[in-house]
Amino acid sequence: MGAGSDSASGCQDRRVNHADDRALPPGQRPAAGWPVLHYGPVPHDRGQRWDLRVTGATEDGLEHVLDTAQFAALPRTDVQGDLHCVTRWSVPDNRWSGVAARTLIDLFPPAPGADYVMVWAEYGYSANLRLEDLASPRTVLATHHDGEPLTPEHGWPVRLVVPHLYAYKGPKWLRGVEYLTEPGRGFWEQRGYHASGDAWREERWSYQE
Ligand SMILES: Nc1nc2c(c(=O)[nH]1)N[C@H]1C(S)=C(S)[C@@H](COP(=O)(O)O)O[C@H]1N2
Ligand SMILES: [Mo]
Repeated sequence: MGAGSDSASGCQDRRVNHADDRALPPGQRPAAGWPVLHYGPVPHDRGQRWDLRVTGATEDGLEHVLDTAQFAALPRTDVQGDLHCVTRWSVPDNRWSGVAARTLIDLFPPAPGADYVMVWAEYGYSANLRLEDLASPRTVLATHHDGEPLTPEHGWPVRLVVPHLYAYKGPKWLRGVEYLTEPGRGFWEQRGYHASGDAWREERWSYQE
């Protein structure tokens, strides 16, 4: 080992830095292209009639609705993140553009003690999350992927992306965020998948909970 590698502390850093997503979580392999995977039909008829509801245990006790124009007026962000399907394929290195979930939480905060959420999509699809996962700085309500608007198949007009969790935690065709004081179980979580779904901890199945 030469002096060069001894001084290359940057390499050391890179190996433990999950944020750059060069490595995949355990048991994952890269997908060929970007698969389309979901339960049920693709909604094609939304567009201007789309809105986003913030319900449940809100701080002010009220339900809040953002229509398409109000959502489009929110500050935007870019997040680099992988998509990890629990069926073991991953799409590495995507640039998701949209609204930080944190922005929505700050706009319509939860009541004290509402530490859980259910996120809702078209046709009743849902996923349960811890508030801290929704509030993570890399969680984004994405409208664009690598600079292009999402296609209907991939979640247009808005999908949730939580890069450190398996993708079943990120509904395509997002319609609502419901604050909860007790943990719930969403669509796949009721069907044998893990309630937390951290891909780096390989939390795939409910029997691991
Ligand atoms: N509304 C909705 N969103 C969903 C799903 C679904 O069934 N319905 N499946 C999830 C799962 S399991 C995966 S792997 C990803 C796939 O996203 P993609 O089709 O853009 O690759 O969507 C997630 N979001
Ligand atoms: Mo998945």
